[in-house]
Amino acid sequence: MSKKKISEKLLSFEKKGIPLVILGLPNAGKTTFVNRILTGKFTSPKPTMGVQLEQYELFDLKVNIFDLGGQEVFRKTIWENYIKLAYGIIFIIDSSDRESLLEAKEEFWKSIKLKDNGDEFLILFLCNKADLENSMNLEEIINTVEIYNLAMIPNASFQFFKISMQTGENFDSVLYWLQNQLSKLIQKRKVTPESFLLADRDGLPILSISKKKLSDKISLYSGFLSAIQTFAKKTFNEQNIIQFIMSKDYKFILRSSQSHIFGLVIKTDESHEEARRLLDILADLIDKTSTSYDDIKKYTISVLNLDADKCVIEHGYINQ
Ligand SMILES: Nc1nc2c(ncn2[C@@H]2O[C@H](COP(=O)(O)OP(=O)(O)OP(=O)(O)O)[C@@H](O)[C@H]2O)c(=O)[nH]1
Ligand SMILES: [Mg+2]
Repeated sequence: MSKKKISEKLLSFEKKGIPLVILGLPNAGKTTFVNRILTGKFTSPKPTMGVQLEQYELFDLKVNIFDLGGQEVFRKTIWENYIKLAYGIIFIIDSSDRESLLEAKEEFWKSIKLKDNGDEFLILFLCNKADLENSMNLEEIINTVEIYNLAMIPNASFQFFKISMQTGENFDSVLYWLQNQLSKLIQKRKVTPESFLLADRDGLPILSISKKKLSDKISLYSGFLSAIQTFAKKTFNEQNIIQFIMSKDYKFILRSSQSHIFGLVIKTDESHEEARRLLDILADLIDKTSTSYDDIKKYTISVLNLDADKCVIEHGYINQ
């Protein structure tokens, strides 16, 4: 592959931003919010059918915004997957819709429970349509939804705002909060992998890149390898399966793709969601092109942010 092509490919992974999900009942103003971020204008969109992905640069951060349809059929089917993938939830309610407030409350807490898996995450609760005369005041909404209970979730950073997409009330404060919190979150979620291993679909190692020579760390190496082989058997030919395994000192993240098995070892206190995101990016890059060892090495070192001079690269069957 030419140098130019490689750099083009590398650019594509940089486009993958931090995933945020926008939730709320139908007509809350979710798509209007996203449109305002993208265009600065107030709009009147049609109901969202399923999911709409928008990429946006919030100051210097790349963000992937998943705008989900609020109808019950989508809440029951697609919400869960996106909630689990997201680093933060933006929950929007229509402050003028008193009748639906309890339903919104129920959906909100259901979503928080799905998200709360130990990793740090963000919650932004937006009481929209403050411009409407019959809109409820912030205190009433906060008390009914019992937002203060979020304080009991130690790994969540949260905030709430009264906003109007029509007048733009508090819109800048919301973006400022998001940008600030996302920068902090990315620092907290940073992973410095101990080891990366690429295997074929049978679980046989093709390449490993590690902080220390993997074959010198016998117990880590054999544990990692047997986890990959068991995973290869279990997933057979199924793609995009993810498995997380905890050991005493490490977390193993395994991912299958069309032609490879990817494995990453991180420390127990590091974010497995960030590790998963990195493996998703790598799988995308490596699977879509016929790649040489050299390309794979470049992609991996770059995506995992490894120090090329300090890591040990071993090819093929690694001798114990
Ligand atoms: N008055 C007023 N209307 C708003 C505001 N925000 C959104 N709307 C209107 O509310 C309606 C619904 O907005 P959407 O953004 O489509 O709602 P949604 O939450 O994306 O709805 P679904 O996609 O069906 O889940 C549109 O007509 C918007 O123009 C606001 O702050 N004030
Ligand atoms: Mg919508």
